[in-house]
Amino acid sequence: MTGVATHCPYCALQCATTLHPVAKPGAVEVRPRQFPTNRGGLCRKGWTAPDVLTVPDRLTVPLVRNAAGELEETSWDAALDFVADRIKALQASHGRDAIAVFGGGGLTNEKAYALGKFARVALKTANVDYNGRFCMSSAAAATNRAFGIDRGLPFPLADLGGAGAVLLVGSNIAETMPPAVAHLQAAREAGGLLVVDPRRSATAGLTEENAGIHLQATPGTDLALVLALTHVVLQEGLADTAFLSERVDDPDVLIRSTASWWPERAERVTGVPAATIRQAARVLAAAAPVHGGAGAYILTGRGAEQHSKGTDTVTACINLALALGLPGRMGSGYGCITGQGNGQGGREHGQKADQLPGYRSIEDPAARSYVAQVWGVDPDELPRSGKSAVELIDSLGTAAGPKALFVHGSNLLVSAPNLASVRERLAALELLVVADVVPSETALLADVVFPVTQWAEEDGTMTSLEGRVLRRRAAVSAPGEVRSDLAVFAGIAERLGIDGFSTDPREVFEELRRASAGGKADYSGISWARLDAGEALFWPVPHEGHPGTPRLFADGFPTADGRAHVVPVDHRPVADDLSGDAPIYLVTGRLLQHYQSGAQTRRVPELAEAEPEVFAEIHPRVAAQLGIGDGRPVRLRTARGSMVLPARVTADVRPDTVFVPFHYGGAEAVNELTNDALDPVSRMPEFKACAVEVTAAVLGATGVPA
Ligand SMILES: Nc1nc2c(c(=O)[nH]1)N[C@H]1C(S)=C(S)[C@@H](COP(=O)(O)OP(=O)(O)OC[C@H]3O[C@@H](n4cnc5c(=O)[nH]c(N)nc54)[C@H](O)[C@@H]3O)O[C@H]1N2
Ligand SMILES: Nc1nc2c(c(=O)[nH]1)N[C@H]1C(S)=C(S)[C@@H](COP(=O)(O)OP(=O)(O)OC[C@H]3O[C@@H](n4cnc5c(=O)[nH]c(N)nc54)[C@H](O)[C@@H]3O)O[C@H]1N2
Ligand code: SF4
Ligand SMILES: [Mo]
Repeated sequence: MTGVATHCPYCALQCATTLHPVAKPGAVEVRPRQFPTNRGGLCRKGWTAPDVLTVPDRLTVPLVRNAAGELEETSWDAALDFVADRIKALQASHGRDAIAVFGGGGLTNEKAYALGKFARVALKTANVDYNGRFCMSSAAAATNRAFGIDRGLPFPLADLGGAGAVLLVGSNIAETMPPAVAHLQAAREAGGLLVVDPRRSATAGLTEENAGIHLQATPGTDLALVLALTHVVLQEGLADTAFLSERVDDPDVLIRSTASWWPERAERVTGVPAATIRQAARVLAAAAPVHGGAGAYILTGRGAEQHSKGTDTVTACINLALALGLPGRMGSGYGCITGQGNGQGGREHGQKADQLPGYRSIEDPAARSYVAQVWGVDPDELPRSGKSAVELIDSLGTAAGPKALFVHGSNLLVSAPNLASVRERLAALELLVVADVVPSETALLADVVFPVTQWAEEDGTMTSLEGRVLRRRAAVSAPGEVRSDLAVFAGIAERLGIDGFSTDPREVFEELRRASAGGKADYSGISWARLDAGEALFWPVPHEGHPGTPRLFADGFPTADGRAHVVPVDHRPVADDLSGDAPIYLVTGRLLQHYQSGAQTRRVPELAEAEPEVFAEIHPRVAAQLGIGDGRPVRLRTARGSMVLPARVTADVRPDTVFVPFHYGGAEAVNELTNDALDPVSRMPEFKACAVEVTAAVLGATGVPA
């Protein structure tokens, strides 16, 4: 029994699996498969992913809200007719931009490409963006301006295997990509694992063996910390001066922008002792190639990026990497750990407000005319840049804003910041259309729900955190009336009198190849046949005979002058900073057992039992001051909302910090409290830090857990 070779549905590590059909219709059994990223491992979510295929409340039939306000079963034709008629009417009275589309980084490349084309060609709207804006957009903005390109890891993950030091800034991979921890082994053994996190996360805990270093910084202060690390490298003569003069545009900017960040000053901002900052800088530098070390990596996760200064924080990390001469060197580098299953591919082919396929800019005249020709439309007909995710949500149902929204692959009502505002905006819409596999919190609010295929039921491609394109393969047929998202795009387009939308993913991929040809993320040399033959293809792959590009930057950076660009950055406080009323930082993030909004994993019995409800990690000193014990209810209140939830008393968090996972819906959703202040460059909202008031609560008070 060979099984069907595919990859896990969840995160960007894209662990390789084989699926084996079992007696129950639509169900499969999963087994891990040898692959460089997961080396035969799977996390608990991967092992239990098949449960989502057959959850009891799986969406299997299209639903339309009836006169009584209830979602009622209907046919695909009736649902598509209804939606198309509403779109025509809304566009006739309010113009083309009256319709908005919101995509997701979990969609296959084929679905993501078709979604972007659907928005621009069928709906002709500028209003399209996606949940990747909430994810790696700050790292994308920073790498684009420094290196001229954004590929999360510009090298294969397995390259980390030989490194002497790895600095993880705001990443908890021991919980968010457990099999990837294997790649840290050499650095751990060398005492070179350095983790910046306000919590002693599972990953930070790994530093306690072999003298790694946990830099337990105050939330929102990574920028100051990294400026100080760079200061030490430059002041102590640890920089790679040859690299700086040959491959960097302006080393003086690097020196000037970090000159005033001596470690004692950074200690006052970050709470990390100056001696620890010096020691961390020396450990990292010792592993750099210029000092004959085994190699050093700097990797960022959402803890560094999901801030109103996320782009600048990543820029500071890149500047540190440049000072040490890491980017473009074999066995060293800077990378962003992309999160969603197709978070990488999802940002390359046109779901983003300002992008066309192949990672092209929608404002670039040459890109417009090239893609317009592939799509068979007039370049002047293509919309311009639209609004970013939070700005798009903020505009829904307003006088000048969109009146209808399509959501494909996101559960906004749990995962977007400042949910009171999101709820208000969604309620102001005249039409909400949600395509999903389960009745997510957002789907339950929709006027029309389309039941769509998920991973094990579909063919397509995904692009992993390494920029490697992988085949997703169908192992079972989908239940009931379930169809691909591609059928929604084609069905609506057809009713609007637009052709050119295929429902065959292989045909869509062939078109994506043509549309991406000549772009930064060039897929034109990738075919399903090459992938099926087992070739490891990392983009760009500009023609069929090209072997792919596992390592970018070996011969230079794709900037105008071929050099990496130093952008000067400085520290600034979080947007909603501590005050007398709200003296503690609320930080949010992930648990091993749940994925994102939890729409999928809260439906898996094993995972739901392991982490059934939301909680707040609180330091014992704070708990004592409030007079509350472990498991007792606390109230968290921010400028945007309040919730009651059980305390998990633990010395793993800083005393000035409370941590809440964001995987839960309804009254358990921490995004009721989070801040939607945006990074000025990436438009990333500040999920990771805001001021919160913490008080003891009464059992059974509003909200959840009694
Ligand atoms: N189990 C699980 N795995 C996942 C996912 C999931 O939902 N669940 N989602 C996937 C996706 S889409 C993503 S984006 C990745 C995210 O992967 P990670 O980036 O590893 O995940 P997070 O838990 O969001 O954040 C990481 C850490 O940032 C810390 N942090 C909070 N504030 C700050 C700060 O100001 N500075 C620093 N340095 N650290 C801070 C948190 O304490 C947390 O431990 O995970 C992917 N894998
Ligand atoms: N407070 C706080 N909030 C956060 C974060 C945080 O760290 N803290 N992290 C942010 C990050 S990094 C991310 S990536 C977002 C993610 O948050 P969301 O955008 O909500 O992502 P998911 O929960 O993965 O939602 C995906 C939805 O699509 C459905 N789905 C799965 N496959 C398909 C498909 O092929 N087609 C369609 N149409 N639907 C499908 C799933 O069932 C699910 O309902 O959350 C962000 N929100
Ligand atoms: S680490 Fe990511 S890809 Fe691998 S099994 Fe877990 S969720 Fe799936
Ligand atoms: Mo993400």
